[in-house]
Amino acid sequence: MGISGSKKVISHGLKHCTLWKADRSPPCRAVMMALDALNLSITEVDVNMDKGEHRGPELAVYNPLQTLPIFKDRELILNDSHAITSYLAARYCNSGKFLPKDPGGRAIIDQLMHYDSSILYPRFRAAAYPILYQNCKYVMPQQVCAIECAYRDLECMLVGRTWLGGSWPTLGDITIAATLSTLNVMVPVDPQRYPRLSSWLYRMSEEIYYITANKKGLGEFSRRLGELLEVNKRVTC
Ligand SMILES: N[C@@H](CCC(=O)N[C@@H](CS)C(=O)NCC(=O)O)C(=O)O
Repeated sequence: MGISGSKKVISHGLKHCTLWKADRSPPCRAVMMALDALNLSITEVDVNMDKGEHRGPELAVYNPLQTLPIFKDRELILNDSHAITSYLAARYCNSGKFLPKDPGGRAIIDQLMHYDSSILYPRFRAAAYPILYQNCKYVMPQQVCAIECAYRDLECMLVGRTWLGGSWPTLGDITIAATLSTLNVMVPVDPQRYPRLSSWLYRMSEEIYYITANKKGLGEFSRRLGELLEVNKRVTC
């Protein structure tokens, strides 16, 4: 495990906060993007998942689930990316830009986060883990179908709107962008079938926090997958 390099942009430093993360992981990248979007700087510790460091005794104390990310703010320990990003915005950002303060606006963001947590991320995991950890050489057809179904959901959710959560990008967009950009590596979002979704992903990819906090880890994931995957065995739904 190692402390990551400090951010180039001057930001609001929270020395009492630590994030244990792996850049390859979508939920970790959601937290990293939220940190950059909120202009917050905390101690970031890289954890090598290939070496099983996330299951070691030091981190098991913080997270019985043995997953990343893990976040610590003094005595508070959180181990779910959605809870972490909401906490950071509610605790350290006054503006309500990324997490509205009014109950209705907030519920829309919660809804998007629940969609990610219960549908999108589990579909990523079901498709990626057999390749990453079980020597599977392709994205299994039933997982391709499940992912395409989610693309259809998101395409519908974007009818009449530019962003998923409101009139500008919010934590809901950030969370879904972390997972969706990763799914896009495994099952490309077809712009003919999903024009709104592919335009939304393009718009998200131009946001500064996506460039600073998502791009590198996404590239690492993509390279790792390329090493493991027999590209010509990819299937479509
Ligand atoms: N719902 C959790 C999911 C966390 C999660 O499953 N993280 C993966 C990395 S992408 C992990 O740590 N997996 C380790 C393992 O399953 O051994 C969140 O959003 O933080």
